[in-house]
Amino acid sequence: MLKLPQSSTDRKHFMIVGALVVVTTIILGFFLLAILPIKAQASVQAEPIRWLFQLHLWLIAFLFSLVVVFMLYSLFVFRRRKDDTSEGEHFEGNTALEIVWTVVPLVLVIIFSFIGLQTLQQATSGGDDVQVEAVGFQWSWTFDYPDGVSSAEMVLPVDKPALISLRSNDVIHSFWVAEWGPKQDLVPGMTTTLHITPSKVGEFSLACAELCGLSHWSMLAKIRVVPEDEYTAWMDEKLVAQNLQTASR
Ligand SMILES: [Cu+2]
Repeated sequence: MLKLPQSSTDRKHFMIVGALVVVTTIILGFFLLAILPIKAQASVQAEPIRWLFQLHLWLIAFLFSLVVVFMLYSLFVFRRRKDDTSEGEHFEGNTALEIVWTVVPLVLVIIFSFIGLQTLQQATSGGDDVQVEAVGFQWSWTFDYPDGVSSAEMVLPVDKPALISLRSNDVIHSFWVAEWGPKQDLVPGMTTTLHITPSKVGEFSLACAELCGLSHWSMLAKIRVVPEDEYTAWMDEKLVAQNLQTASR
C-alpha cells in the first residue's frame, strides 16, 4: 500500500517540500517565459500556438521542480550525519505508487494530445477573403494575386482572413513569418495552403524555414500588413503599372 507520511515530522517534511515545489515552479515558469520570448503575436492563428507553448512551459517548470526539489531536499536534509554508521531503511516495491506514476503521466499525455489537436485545428483554419499564391524557388519568393498582380513583397490587409497557396519551383521550402505563428512546407509538384488572419499592421519578414541549398539563409521576403484602404490603393497602383507595362510593349 501507498505509505503516506505518518509521523508529524514526515508531514512537516512533505509540507516544506510541497511549498518549495510551488515556489520553484513559479520562479522557473516566469524565468522560462522571460528567456524564451515568443515573438509579438501578429495573427489570429498565432494566439493558440502561444497559449499551448506557455502551457507546456508551466508543465515543464512544475515537473522539473517536482523532481529536482525532492532530490535536493533529500540530499541535504537526510544526508549522513557525523558518526552515523547505520544502514538506510530497506524498501520493497510499492504497487500503489507505481500505478499512480503510470496512470498520471498517461492521463496527462492524453489530455495534451487533445489540446494539441485542437490547437492545430485552430492554427490552421480561417477564411479566404484575400487569396495569394506564394511561389518559392532557390532562393527567393514571388507573390501572385488572383487578378494578375505579381509582386516581390507580400501585401495583405489587416484583420482580413487570407488564404495563402504555396508552390515550389524546385526543392522543398517552408513558409514562415515568425510573428504569424504557423509554418507550412512548399512541396514541389503540389500546392499546400496556409490560413493567416493578420491582426497587426506592420512590416514583417518571411523566411524560408527549410534548408534548401547554398543561399537558403538569404531566402527572405518583405511582408507588409496595411489598413484595408491602403491595400486597395496598392492593388490599384499595381494593376495600373502592370497594364501600362503590357500596353507599352
Ligand atoms: Cu528555401
